[in-house]
Amino acid sequence: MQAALAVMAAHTVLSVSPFQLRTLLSPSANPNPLLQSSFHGASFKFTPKSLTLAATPSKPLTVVAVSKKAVAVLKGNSAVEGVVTLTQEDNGPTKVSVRVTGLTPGPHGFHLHEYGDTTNGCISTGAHFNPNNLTHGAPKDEVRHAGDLGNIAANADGVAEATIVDNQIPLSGPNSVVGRAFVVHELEDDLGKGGHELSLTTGNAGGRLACGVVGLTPI
Ligand SMILES: [Cu+2]
Ligand SMILES: [Zn+2]
Repeated sequence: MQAALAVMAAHTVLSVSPFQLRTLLSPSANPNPLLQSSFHGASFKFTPKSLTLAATPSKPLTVVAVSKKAVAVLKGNSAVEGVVTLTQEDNGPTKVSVRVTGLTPGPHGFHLHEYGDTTNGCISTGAHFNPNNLTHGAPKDEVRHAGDLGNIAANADGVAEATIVDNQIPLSGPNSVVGRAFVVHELEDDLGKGGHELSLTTGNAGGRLACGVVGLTPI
């Protein structure tokens, strides 16, 4: 332990003179009097700050570009189904490509929900992914759930295709959406502005038509 502390201290106090450093390296434990400091009265206290600094890696940073890709296959209890692919370069925005079929024409709420649990169908995917504990909103709002991706619009054939670019649904890190689930809804998401009692939690987007868990795929 003493040796380990001495090494940490040596990393911490890079600007001290060798003379000071010998003081730091516990002269009482050094049998060679020539290497001992004459400042026997001097003491050095490890403050929490110095220990934090000591823990900082001294290796040079290696920067490697990382591409991540994931997919979710949406299914439910109806004819609605779809595929969502997600790609992210380094820590940039996530690009989401959506294709859903079997919808009624018009807008449908489209969100990332908290859990990748479909044991009870899409209901068990929980609420909108909301790591910052905010209220429901539009994708461009400051105040929104991270999972609020707005609406996707189906054409007359019931097909909705969209490309969404968003900064709040990364594929790694503490707010990673891998293992969570996309849900496409029965109704239009009012983006928090409908004045309904559910507007600020779900956008009053109605039932869950189909859902799928996000899983990593080969690049
Ligand atoms: Cu939803
Ligand atoms: Zn929401």
